[in-house]
Amino acid sequence: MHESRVPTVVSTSPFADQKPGTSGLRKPVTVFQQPHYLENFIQSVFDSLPDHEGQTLVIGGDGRFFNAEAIQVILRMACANGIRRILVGRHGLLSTPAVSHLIRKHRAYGGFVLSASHNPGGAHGDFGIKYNIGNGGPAPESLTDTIFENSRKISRFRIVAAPHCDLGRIGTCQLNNTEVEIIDPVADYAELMESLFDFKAISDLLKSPDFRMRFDAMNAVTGPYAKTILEDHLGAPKGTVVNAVPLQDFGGIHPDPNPTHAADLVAAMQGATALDFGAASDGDGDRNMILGANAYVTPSDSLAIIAAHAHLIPGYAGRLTGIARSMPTSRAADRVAAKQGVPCFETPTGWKFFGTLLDAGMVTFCGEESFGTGSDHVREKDGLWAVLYWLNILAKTRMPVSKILAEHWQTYGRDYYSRHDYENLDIATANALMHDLKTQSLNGKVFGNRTVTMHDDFAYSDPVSNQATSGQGIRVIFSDGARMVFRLSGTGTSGATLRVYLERFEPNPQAQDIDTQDALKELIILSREISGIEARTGRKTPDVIT
Ligand code: G16
Repeated sequence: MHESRVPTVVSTSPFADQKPGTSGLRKPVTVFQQPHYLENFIQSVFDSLPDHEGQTLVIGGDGRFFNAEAIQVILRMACANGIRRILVGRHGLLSTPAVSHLIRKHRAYGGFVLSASHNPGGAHGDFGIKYNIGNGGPAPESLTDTIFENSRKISRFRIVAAPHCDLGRIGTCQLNNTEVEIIDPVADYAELMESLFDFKAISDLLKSPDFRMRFDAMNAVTGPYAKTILEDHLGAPKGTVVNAVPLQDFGGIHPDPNPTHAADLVAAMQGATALDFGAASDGDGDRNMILGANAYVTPSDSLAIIAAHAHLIPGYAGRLTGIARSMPTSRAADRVAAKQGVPCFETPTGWKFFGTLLDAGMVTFCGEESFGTGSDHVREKDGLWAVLYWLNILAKTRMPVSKILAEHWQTYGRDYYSRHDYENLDIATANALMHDLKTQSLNGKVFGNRTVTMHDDFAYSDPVSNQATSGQGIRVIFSDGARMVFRLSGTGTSGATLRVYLERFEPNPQAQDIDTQDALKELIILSREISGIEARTGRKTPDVIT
């Protein structure tokens, strides 16, 4: 037990760049290491939270460089700001969905997730902080706006001087009146998963000699979760989970579960010796990628297939109330919702926009094209949850992933879908491109055999809170339902990233087996023409295609 210390009030001056983006504040580590940078942001959060004194918080992160150091600062600041109890994952580790679950389970006031998600880590990588509210989900825009306002006028922060808590030892550490509990990061989450899925059926599948799978934790936080659940609890062969130890720099890789950054896994899923099932997760464990033997499941299709199979999954059978997807996500889920007679909501990009719908019981499943799927079990997207859900589908149907996909498309039609990213663009050039895309007149224009039927900048009014949000992406929709969407990313930390989302619907089962880039060829060419990407940026091809 540490001796009591008196809170100190430290004078500071504002930083101009502490506006949270799509998912919290993300910056290079070197920015966070500036004196007072972290403290200013954390104090701005406390200054934005009414009645936080005497409350409980949850704190954890993805283990990246600066994680443990930042946690020690936040603990001392939480203590100085009157927080009574803090739950911290051992070694400072907690996946984003695990934080969400712990907040809900312990009825905590909120929590801090320390992560820059899929962005690279290490001393020269990125760091990030997200604040989650009492429902377990990301702070809504009204709160992040207040945090930003406070960060612009901050003049002091509160902190206690105290020795470090030992984050490596399960137990408690007392900071003045604040009790810090170091907990097993995996146990509660594993129990939640067991309550949702048919572990017996999944275990039988995983132990079957005909089934071979790999889960790539990408040297990030999901490693300990996947090892415990897949190997220890469900009996998958040792070695099923690879890159399972969270490293401060993720071993130098980009912990983003997509075909570009999880190329080794993708290779193992191809050819005659392909594994039956492959999956990967990102830095903080909220994203997922699902693969079968010679089959890639787009995140948009994954959401639709998850919803269509709810009747097979113990935690979801008979209780599908609705589905929500972010606007740039394909409309595959809408088709499932229509068939099941439930609503499908289209929200702006960012998991924070799903929170009100989930809280109101209006949706059961949510998903985004950016490798995010989840349900009302927590208020974040959940990578390992999606993997277990797919394993449960496979265990019940005993069909290969490719057949599940093919049957789904035969029933609902196929939404060919791809996202093209142009990274690290000059910010002024990217803004000008978006401005011109928005203001040019496209309605009624004919391109080949397609006519533009809608051209707008997506705006949203939350059906529960009525909060309005605008400027969420330029949509160009054609007479045949094909669509292209242009957005600037809100999660990058260097330059601007232009995302171009392309899709078209193919109802004919005979034409559902074309390579995606070929199927979208005309739209791809058109998207480059309309936006003038090459002329403006000199880029002929995207940096990442998903
Ligand atoms: C975050 C958000 C997601 C969003 C994604 C991409 O994911 O939580 O809702 O879809 O970023 O956002 P953008 O297109 O603005 O870069 P994560 O996994 O990075 O927290």
